[in-house]
Amino acid sequence: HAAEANRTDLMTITRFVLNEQSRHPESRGDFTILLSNIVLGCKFVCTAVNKAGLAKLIGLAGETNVQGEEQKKLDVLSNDVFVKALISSGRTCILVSEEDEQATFVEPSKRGRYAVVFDPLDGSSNIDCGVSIGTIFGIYMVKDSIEPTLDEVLQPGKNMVAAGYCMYGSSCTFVLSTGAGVNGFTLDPSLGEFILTHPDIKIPKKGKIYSVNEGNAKNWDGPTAKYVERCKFPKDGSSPKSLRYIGSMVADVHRTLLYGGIFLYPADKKSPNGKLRVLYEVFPMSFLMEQAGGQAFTGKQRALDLVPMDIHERSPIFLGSYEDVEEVKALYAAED
Ligand code: AHM
Ligand code: MG
Repeated sequence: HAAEANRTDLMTITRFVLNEQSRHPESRGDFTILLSNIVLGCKFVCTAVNKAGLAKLIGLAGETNVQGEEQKKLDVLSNDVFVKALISSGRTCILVSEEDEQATFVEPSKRGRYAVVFDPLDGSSNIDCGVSIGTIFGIYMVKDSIEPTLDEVLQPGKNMVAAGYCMYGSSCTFVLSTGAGVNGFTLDPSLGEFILTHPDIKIPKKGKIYSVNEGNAKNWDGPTAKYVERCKFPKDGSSPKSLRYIGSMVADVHRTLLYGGIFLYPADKKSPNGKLRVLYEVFPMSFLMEQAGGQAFTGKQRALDLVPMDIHERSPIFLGSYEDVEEVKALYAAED
């Protein structure tokens, strides 16, 4: 494997974004700097997640470890990591994190042109059993970086300039769209670099997998119940779909993106707006799905058209392969 060991002609994520930037001569490199800080945050969190099982040796979260330092819970630590990485980029002016009730307005001397919405560690209930978790983010360019207001982030998802996620799974995978397709990168731990491994991801037009928490079925509305029934008992003589549900959005969406099919977190009687958050869960994943040739629908409209009124607002979501989401849309249209 001598040849492989010497491979330095790889497309790293930095090289990739610099290449994209050179296609926009007006670009000042701000986005590249912002993104490299996000990537740094992901590498940091990846290392922390990989060591989560060893945490017992050095002290449990909330307790003091042998060095006398307080151990932070991984989701709190991840939030700190991204907030610091984003502010120190000097390219952000508003941050919205799932972990913080209020938006953060960056101090004037460190302000830049971007607003970043993110879930620093999604699926954190899965940490203790070693299941894949991830970071999700979306990026808006603001109109006014001198006196920014919350309106800059209460924007429909279609106004995002970029979105992506990092999955801390059997390998660490970074998936990104800057509005010109979707590309996937895998962390090479020996280099500490994300390498382009999944160029120009396109989701299959139709898939064989559905992904939903079926334990909520008794509270579903008619179209959702009907759709899932059809996945199991197709009317056109085709084979039933397989069910895969991890309960970690990044992992469930990542599989949907690569293998095709549909991921849904619908409304139910108990949660009329579903569970997932518009700004930093629904929008970034919907952006990626559309960029990969799929669709994302809320049960009422195209997900990316939604105008959020609150930074932590929730919405039902159906996303994935174009034809599978089309079927859901038809069932909701037939209802009214
Ligand atoms: P979290 O932000 O509290 O981690 O919750 C979000 C997670 C998603 O990753 C996942 O899709 C969903 O919750 C699973 O919810 P449920 O356990 O209700 O199926
Ligand atoms: Mg979350």
